Amino acid sequence: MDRIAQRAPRPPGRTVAYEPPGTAPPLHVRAAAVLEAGWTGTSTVPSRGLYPHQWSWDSAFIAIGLRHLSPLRAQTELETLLAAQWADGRIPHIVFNPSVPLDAYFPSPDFWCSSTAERTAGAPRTVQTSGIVQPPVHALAAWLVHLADPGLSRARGFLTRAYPRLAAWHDYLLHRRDLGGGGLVSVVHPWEQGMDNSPCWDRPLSRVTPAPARSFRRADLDHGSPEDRPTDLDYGRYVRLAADYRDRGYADGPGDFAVEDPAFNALLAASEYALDRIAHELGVTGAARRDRAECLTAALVERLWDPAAGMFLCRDVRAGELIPQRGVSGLIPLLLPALPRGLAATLVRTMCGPHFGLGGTTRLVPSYDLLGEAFDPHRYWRGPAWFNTNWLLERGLRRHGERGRADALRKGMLHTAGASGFAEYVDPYTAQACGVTGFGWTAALTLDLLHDRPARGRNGLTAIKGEDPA
Ligand code: 9WN
Repeated sequence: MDRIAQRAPRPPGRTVAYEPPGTAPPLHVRAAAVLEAGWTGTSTVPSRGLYPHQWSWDSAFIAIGLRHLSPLRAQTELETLLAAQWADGRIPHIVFNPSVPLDAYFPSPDFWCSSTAERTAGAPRTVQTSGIVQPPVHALAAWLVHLADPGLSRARGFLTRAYPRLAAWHDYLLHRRDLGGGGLVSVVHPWEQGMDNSPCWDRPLSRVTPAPARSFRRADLDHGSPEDRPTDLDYGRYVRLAADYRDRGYADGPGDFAVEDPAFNALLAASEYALDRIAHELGVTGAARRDRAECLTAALVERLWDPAAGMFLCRDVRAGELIPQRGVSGLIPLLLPALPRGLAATLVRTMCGPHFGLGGTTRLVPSYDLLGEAFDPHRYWRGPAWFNTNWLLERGLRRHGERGRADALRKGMLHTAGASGFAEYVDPYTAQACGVTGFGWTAALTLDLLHDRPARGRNGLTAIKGEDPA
């Protein structure tokens, strides 16, 4: 399942068949097998080899797919993550599995030393975690999981228990991470934003002195091809930033890296809409979550919209300027219902224009500008197409009435997911698999696309009512 993609050159425009046509089980059966293989009993690993623990935003995406197989497992997936929440409200980006050897993944629990932050930031005692965060997709996931089986959810008190934790998580981000003072959340490490090696980080990262290569051992290169993974220089910078944050006791405030990112903030806004739905379901009044979602949308437009680029850009908070790089992150606010109509139309044009090529040179939206100097079709977040970002864009297209484009993107994703063996990411031109195969969120989001879009696959399952939290 977790094998390294074949690197032999292939003719452009051709995909790699995962199993011989005609003999392979149906797509949903293969996707379910990936999730089954990654299930630990309480959560799902993104990949048994490369990522053998629980990751925060992976779990949210995985729960969104898992709900179609087992609403109980999907609830458990999120509950396991929420149980690792810190007292200050942060949800850590990794929850470590104590039965996995320390050298299986770097940075391991002994690097993060989360328990030493128990007094300062309220890290949990019972479980070891990292100290940074990942994008807040969780409330959106919790709402979608609830809808898959409201009876079970109510009987188990799923939302009743999740709501205060999700609200504290959002409050942490809005109150402790508004480092730019303009109503948007800043990430303090590229791993927090989740698109870790994007060229958008090159400029702010250049201010960070890398940790010496000999001071750590990269476990990722045991599983991934070096051409698909970040360079040692970038890794040294990631390590330095994380170590500095740890050495400050995970206190939020001035550090070398602080960036306002469009996708992170758009996902927070989308999750605020979901939290509003959850509050209504539970009869909680006065939560004003919808207002927060709308304020976040307005702040995104005010601080990150770049009319010349026709999309949102990242803001380097330390330098006080927008970062002139087009990453897929800058298209993700298309998810938001309160986005001014003209901006939504511009985003769609940018997505389908020469920089991202959707429907022309590409079938899936690449992670970075096809015309950018740093573009690399294989290297981790510097060009390849990922399934989670495309899933978000598919929803965004539907939300803004672009049904034809959304259907075509959905079809492209389903084809590519199956043909690539549920790859972690793919070359945006050839759909060649990169990173690992049998990747958790690729399989989970495939299941989701098979289930609730109008043009459904052969399994004939019906759409879930009230899917759209906005
Ligand atoms: C660091 C687990 C994670 C994803 C990230 C992706 C990658 C980790 C790594 O894998 O990051 O968090 O070791 O490279 O960039 O988005 O959550 O799948």
